[in-house]
Amino acid sequence: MKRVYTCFCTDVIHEGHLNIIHEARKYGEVVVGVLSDAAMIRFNRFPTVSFEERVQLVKDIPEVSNVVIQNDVMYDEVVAELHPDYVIHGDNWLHGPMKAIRDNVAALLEPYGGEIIDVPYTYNEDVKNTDDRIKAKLAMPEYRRKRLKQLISIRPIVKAIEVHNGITGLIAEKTVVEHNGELDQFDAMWISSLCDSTAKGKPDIELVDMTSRFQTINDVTEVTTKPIIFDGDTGGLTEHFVYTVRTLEKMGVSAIIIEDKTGLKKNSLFGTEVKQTQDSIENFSAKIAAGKKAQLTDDFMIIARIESLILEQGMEDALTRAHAFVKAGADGIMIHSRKKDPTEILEFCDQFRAENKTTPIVVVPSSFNTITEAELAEHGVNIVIYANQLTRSAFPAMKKTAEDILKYHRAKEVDDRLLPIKDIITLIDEI
Ligand code: SPV
Ligand code: MG
Repeated sequence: MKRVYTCFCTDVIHEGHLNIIHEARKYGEVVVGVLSDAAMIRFNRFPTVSFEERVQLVKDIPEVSNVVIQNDVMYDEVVAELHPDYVIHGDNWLHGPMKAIRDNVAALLEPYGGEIIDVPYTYNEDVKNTDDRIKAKLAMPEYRRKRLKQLISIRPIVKAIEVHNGITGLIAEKTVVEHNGELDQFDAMWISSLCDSTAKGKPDIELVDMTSRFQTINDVTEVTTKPIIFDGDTGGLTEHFVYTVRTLEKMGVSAIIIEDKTGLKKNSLFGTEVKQTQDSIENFSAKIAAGKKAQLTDDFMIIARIESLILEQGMEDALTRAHAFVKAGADGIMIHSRKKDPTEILEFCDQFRAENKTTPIVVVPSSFNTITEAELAEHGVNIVIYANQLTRSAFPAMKKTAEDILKYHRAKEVDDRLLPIKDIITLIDEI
């Protein structure tokens, strides 16, 4: 009896999966791998049912002989163990980032004469509805809100990218890349005060009010499923902050980051070039404690951002504040720096971790951008935020297009760099 292997990365068994199993059975005994949570999250959506339930779904299919765990998106481990005569998959892996998986399988089967079977991918009304329903469920506040904590416990480092409207939300949601044989995507979204303000042509000084910031969140949540980290600036008055916490929780936001500054807030990347005042440990701790008291769910996180390095107050001050803010109830610490060299950030992380092994650390490597995610993770960082790169890349592109249309008195010269009309209309999902 020949052995046929396929891997499932799904929460629901639909016609498409049954068709694959049915085809597979024609070639021999069918072994199905169920992709682990960690591997699934890496390139697909977050599971809506547990790993054990996903295994059970597959076990319940009568034509399946055996179910195994597949711990990696790539097939090296399972092929070495099972030596399948055939690997069968929907032909959707012939194109796009998933082609890297097919290439991996082809290279593994080739030495011993194993074969790939590509079956036509089933995409009918039923499959589309199933897909829509899972996405809609993932987007619900009660599911989305807790996902940041879940990701922190599963991912070596959680990667968030800045979004400030529906379209940037879609980029964060849908971008999956293959590079050096690995697939990757962003885990979460950052609603930056800088970029939210910039998109409205306003300075980043807490001028754009909370009602408007909430509308941005609403625009993003309408079209995405990934968890949201909200840049709450200073958090405002403690009396106002408690309301903000409740509203964000209700909207399904996972975390707010507030910075220990007071008075007229300016963007941290100005550093000491402008007047900025750091809040006292006592006041800021009271704000955190009030927010924690107002919070209704266990899912939501209040993360304290420390500006001591930005304001050149020294490492000791940063560490003292970090421990004090954790004591006040902070669920995470963001440490910021505007130095190009990441040394002070790493020193902070090492010293903080020497005393505190668990509280998540967040960093925003806009200035110290040579450091890799793996290096940050080695120093105990849990969340990395790419805080403004989408806005900064879009702006020069739009400016150049505007200049060139003015220069040539027509749009033909800019056409080569534009997203084709067909792509822009298919970018937006229809229900
Ligand atoms: C933001 O993105 O608005 C931030 C990060 O607060 S920074 O601009 O680096 O201060
Ligand atoms: Mg900000």
